[in-house]
Formats: sequence, structure tokens, C-alpha cells
Amino acid sequence: MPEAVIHVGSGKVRELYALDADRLVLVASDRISTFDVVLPTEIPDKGKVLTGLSAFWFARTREIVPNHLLTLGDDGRSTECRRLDMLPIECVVRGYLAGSGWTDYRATGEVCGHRLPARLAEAQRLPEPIFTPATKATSGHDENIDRSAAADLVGVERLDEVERVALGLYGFASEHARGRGIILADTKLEFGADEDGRLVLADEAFTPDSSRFWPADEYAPGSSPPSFDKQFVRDYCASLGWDKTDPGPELPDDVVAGTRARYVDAFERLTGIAFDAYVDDPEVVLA
Ligand code: PZK
Repeated sequence: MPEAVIHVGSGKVRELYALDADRLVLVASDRISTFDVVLPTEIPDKGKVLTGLSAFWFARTREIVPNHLLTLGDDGRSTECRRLDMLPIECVVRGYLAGSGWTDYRATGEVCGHRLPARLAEAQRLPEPIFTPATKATSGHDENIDRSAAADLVGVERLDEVERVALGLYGFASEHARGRGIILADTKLEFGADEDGRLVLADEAFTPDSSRFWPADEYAPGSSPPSFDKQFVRDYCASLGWDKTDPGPELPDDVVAGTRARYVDAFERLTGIAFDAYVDDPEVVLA
């Protein structure tokens, strides 16, 4: 191990450290955010669930595109990864009309320049998945952008490549998930380029923090379906009448336990691996 590990960044619920010029360590905490506020109460093992899920997907999609994962830590919540030149766009793929996609469609009939059929309902499945890039906001919210704005940021050739790869990844993961009772409504992917300019998948992949997971047996278009992971937290926060400004409320034990169970359930359904087996030996998700 290097003498000094340097902290290079904080996300809302993750930390990023530099090992050396070529390698980073991503650490997923048990923090949870809702309505963009990090709550004071942690969800035990949430960071392990998200790290294990990302590693599972990285292992299974490496023939679609190479990824940044080098090694999975014994603690189950840290990953050593290749340091890349990150592309300055978020690569969002939507198979269903939710979140900012639904908001934009209602206002304009379009999402990121994709003209969609008239009279779609909230959460309705789209005729085909669409690539809807967004800017990376350093503060506030990411902003959806059209093709020409995205091409100004990364170039037309790179944009064509990430669109094709992102749609391929979403197709693979959403079909896998659908067969296990989970609808992957949409997802946010991040890519970088390696020293030879090759496209590499980075960050986290197909986790509940980067994607909308809906339980398939509760799905109905026309309203926003319950989120697989955070519904107990949102319902509890709503019951308090919290105004969604920092600080958020402490969560009671039953909300913590129910939310932890949902994360573990998502992990076990998607991977087919017992969560205890992952905690015992994280590398089981790579097999
Ligand atoms: C990178 N982030 C987001 C910020 C986090 C995560 N492989 C990579 N190479 C270079 N940079 C990054 C990555 C990755 N992944 C990711 N910012 C830079 C981020 C803060 C905390 F955990």
C-alpha cells in the first residue's frame, strides 16, 4: 500500500481516494439521501449492497465494454479502480417515462430532443429505450441536454459510441432484472477514457442509487411507482411533514430495518447470491 492515500472527492454517500497516478479507491458508505438531503441515520450494509451490485454488473458486462474495476476490497464496500479521463456528461438511458424525463415530456412532448408519442402516461414504458444525456452539475441538479449540446462536450464520434454502448448495457441489465422481478426504469452511467483513448465504464453501475428500480409486481403506469429501496424512507418523511431542507429527520428502527431488507432483497434477486455469502467473500459476485 502507498504511504499516503489522498482524499480526492466526496459524493453525497461515497468517498473517492487516490492510491497513485493510475489508481483510485471508491468507498460506499451506509449513508442514504432522499430528496437530495443526506439523512442523519445510516442504513446498515447499504454501501456493501451497492458495491456488490456494481461489481456484479461490471463482471457481467465486460464483453460489452471494459470497466474501471481493478479489485474489490475485503470489506465489501471499497473498490480499487483505474483512474480515467472522465467524460463531462452523464449517460442516462430511459426505458420508462419517470423523473425529469416525465417532467420534460409533459412540458414539451420531448426528452433531450427525442420526440415521443402523444398522451403517454407517467411511468409508461417507452416504445424503445432512449439515450438522454445530462450535464454534470457541480451544485444543484444535472440538466438534460440534447444531442447537439452533448456533441459540443464530447464530440460527435464519442457521443455515437457512448450512446450505442449505454443502450447496449441498459438492454442487457434491464432484461436480466426483468427476469428477476425488477423493472430497471432508467439508469445513469458514467464513462471515461483510458490512456489510449478507449472508452471505459466507470463509477457505479445499475445500483438503486444510480437507477430507478421498481418491483415488477407493483408496476402500473399512470403514477410514479414506489421506489424499490427508498419507499419506506419517503413515506416516513412524508408522514412527518418534513419540508425537504437540510437537516433531514432521524429514521426510526423499523424504517431502517425495512429499508435495509429492501436493499438486501434487490441484491439477492438481481445477483442470485445470498447477501451473507457476499459479506463472507465479496469476490463471489465476480464469478
Ligand atoms: C471519478 N467521480 C465521481 C465523486 C465519489 C465519486 N475511474 C475514475 N477515474 C477518474 N475519476 C473518477 C473515476 C470513477 N469512478 C468519479 N469523480 C471522479 C465521484 C466523489 C465521490 F465516490
